[in-house]
Amino acid sequence: MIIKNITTSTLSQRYCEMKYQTVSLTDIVIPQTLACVIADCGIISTPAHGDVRCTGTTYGETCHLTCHDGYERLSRDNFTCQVHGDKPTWSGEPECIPVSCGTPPEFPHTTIQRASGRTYGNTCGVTCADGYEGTNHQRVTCHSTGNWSLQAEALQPVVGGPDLFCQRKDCARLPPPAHGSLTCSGTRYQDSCRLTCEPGYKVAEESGLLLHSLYNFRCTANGQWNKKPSCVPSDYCQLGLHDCHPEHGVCSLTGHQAFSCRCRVGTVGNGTHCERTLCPPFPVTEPENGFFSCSIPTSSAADTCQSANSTQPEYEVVCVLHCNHGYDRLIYAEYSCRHDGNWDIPFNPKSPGTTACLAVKCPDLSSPLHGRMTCNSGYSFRYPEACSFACDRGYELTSTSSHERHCQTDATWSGNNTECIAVQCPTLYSPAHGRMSCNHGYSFRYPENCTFSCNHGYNLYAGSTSRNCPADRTWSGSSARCTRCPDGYVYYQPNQLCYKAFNQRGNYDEAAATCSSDGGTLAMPRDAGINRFLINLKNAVDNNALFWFGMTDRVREGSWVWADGVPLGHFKRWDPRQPDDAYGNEDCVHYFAGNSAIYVRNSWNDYPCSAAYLKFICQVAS
Ligand SMILES: [Ca+2]
Ligand SMILES: [Ca+2]
Repeated sequence: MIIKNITTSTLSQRYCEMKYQTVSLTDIVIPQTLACVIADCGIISTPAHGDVRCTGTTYGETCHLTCHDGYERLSRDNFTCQVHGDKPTWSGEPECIPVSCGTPPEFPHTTIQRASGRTYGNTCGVTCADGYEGTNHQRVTCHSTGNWSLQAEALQPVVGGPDLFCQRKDCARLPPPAHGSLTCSGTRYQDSCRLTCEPGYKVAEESGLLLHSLYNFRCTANGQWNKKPSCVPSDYCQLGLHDCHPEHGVCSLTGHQAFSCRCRVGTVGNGTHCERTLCPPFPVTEPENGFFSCSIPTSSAADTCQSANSTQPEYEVVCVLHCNHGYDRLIYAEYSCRHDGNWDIPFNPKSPGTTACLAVKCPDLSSPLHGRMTCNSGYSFRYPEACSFACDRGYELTSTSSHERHCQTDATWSGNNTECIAVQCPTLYSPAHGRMSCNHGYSFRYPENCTFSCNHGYNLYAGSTSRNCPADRTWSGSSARCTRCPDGYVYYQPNQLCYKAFNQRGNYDEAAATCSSDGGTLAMPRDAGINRFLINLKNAVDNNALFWFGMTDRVREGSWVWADGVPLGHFKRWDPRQPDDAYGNEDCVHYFAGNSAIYVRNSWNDYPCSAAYLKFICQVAS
């Protein structure tokens, strides 16, 4: 304690200035004496969950309050030591209270179990609402920051927390019951299913009690389906759970799970056993090219009424007119055994002027080009007409053509199209050193004509220049050959021989030897044409010389023969005074020269064979 300004006067007035307080010095120093000392508020109270820091405890000193985590000051946080009257007091009392988290958050489908309070440290239990079940957190805690948290330790705001905190209970998927089908919106709480039963079945409870045919049931809050309906038979007729005659019996419902049987029209019996009403044997005779087929339309069994007595016709048997293969049905008619046991006969196929079955028509045929067609049924081309084919002279059927074709039951022709093709002669070829030209594309088919020619410098020797392929496939003419005369020889077309006038001299035998060495003989002018040709030939060589040619009468005087031994014929060109066999020594023949006044120019003369100054003419084959 600090004692200041102790004076008598002040003491007497028992008054102290502000910030001081009166104390009795008697108690301290001087008995019966008052003194003024500085005011002191004492130590300020420390609140729970808080700390106070002070500058001092006397007048004017201050204290500051700090609350712990999770707590906050109630009113103020600064306090001052002050004097009221002459009592020194703190300006307030420090106090810390827990922070408030406010209303706990709401989770979907949950129920909050209220805690003792909404302030720091309080917790709330969280349970799922009816029909829901939780999978995770079970409580929320008010955290020191003033927020509710799912976990006390981890500061995680709950706003936007896990959506599936609670989810709907699962009733599990139901297998569809027998004879029914389920349509479900889902398997969880509040989901529902609809059971639909097959025709003939109805929805029933497990006890068998019938429910509405379209029954809805649902997943309840306790996680169980409220019903488990099943499908039970209701229509014994529809389900076949009856003993009516399988074919002719008619089942009728008379109540739930009750039925009766009767026989349908056209049959007789008690419903469990029924038989068809019978008709007399089928009375209609079959038409030409046709027959009747009888059966019960709904039955797979069929029998033919061609032998109508074999089976007793009965109600519902229907006989239908059919035509044989190859015939078209022009009239359709059904003949049925009526339920009263009589036949229904709409039409008599045997009535006059009626054609029930008409032969099918094949496509029209015609004669092939260069050929003829002959048909055996008047060219109607209807089944079973047959047509045969032949080709004109010079033509033949191709290898794929048919000689004969039949109109078949399916209105098509047997065999193949008929074509005539010209006959073919053997193949011809161009001659060596020559050419061939044919006017029908070198097919060598009738009536092809081929012509032949030789290359330049070659002559056609033997053979034909033109050949025809006739209807009998044998070429006219003969093969052509192209040949060439030896050097110096000239070709003479009419007899196809080569001739040469030699500009050298020799007797007849020497001349003949020269010709022989060329492969020929002395020339033989057997006709006027050859004779004229040889005269021109020799005169071109030497117009003034005599030329031997091949003719003698050596063997018998006066009997002239050509060099090849053939006797002289009618053709001869002797000089008018020849032959004279002058001096009995003229057995060979030559041409006079081309210019003379004393003999006929270029005429023939007999002459001594030994004369060696004559020139000569040879001939060789080309
Ligand atoms: Ca003679
Ligand atoms: Ca003579």
